[in-house]
Amino acid sequence: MRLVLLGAPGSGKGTQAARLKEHLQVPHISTGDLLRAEVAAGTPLGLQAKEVMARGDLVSDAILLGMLKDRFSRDDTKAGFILDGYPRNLAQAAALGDLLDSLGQKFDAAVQLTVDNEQIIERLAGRAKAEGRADDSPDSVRHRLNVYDQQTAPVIDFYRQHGQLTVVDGVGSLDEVFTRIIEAIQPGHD
Ligand code: B4P
Repeated sequence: MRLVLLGAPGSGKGTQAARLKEHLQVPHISTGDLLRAEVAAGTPLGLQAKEVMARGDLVSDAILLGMLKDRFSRDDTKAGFILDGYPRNLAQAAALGDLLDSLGQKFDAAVQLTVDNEQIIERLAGRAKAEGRADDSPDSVRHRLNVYDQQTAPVIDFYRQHGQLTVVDGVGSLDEVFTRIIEAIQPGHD
């Protein structure tokens, strides 16, 4: 299974991807996690990304594509993947298409998790308290939602127009949302 998970910040992409990874037995590739690992390791790339992420802006397409190519060069992605956090703009959607073409792959589904902004703000405020992520501050969350509307929503429209989009209601318990995703991508399976 090759899955692309889409949705606003706080829509549950990372949360559900961790469960889907166990269920589908394919690697979870989170561009947010890859970037946070660079920041934590203090690499030059991490130093560049740190401020951009804290503000809630998108890190440069060139950095993201380099990281993604590197990750996809590993053998474990041949059998499938759950891509979480990429693509976040139309240029990234085109780059992902080119990358998969070059590997002779296509994704099976692009799943969008939908959650209203009020609930997103509540969830990320909860995570700010629990984990203290710099980009979960109220200012950064507001900005991330604007960036999402301006840059990522067109990606969703693009996949919808190409008949590649599956929309899943992301509101409910973690189990409920998980069951909806499985039903959407593997109808008839538990
Ligand atoms: P990400 O790491 O992708 O962060 P995110 O959008 O907040 O989603 P995440 O997956 O972590 O949260 P989730 O919804 O699971 O990106 C962080 C930053 O990295 C970006 O702002 C950007 O700067 C940079 N970046 C990443 N990818 C990039 C790209 N392609 N291009 C450029 N820059 C990029 O969970 C949120 C909270 O909700 C959690 O606390 C969770 O417990 C809770 N939750 C989840 N499901 C719930 C449910 N059903 N009910 C109640 N709470 C729930």
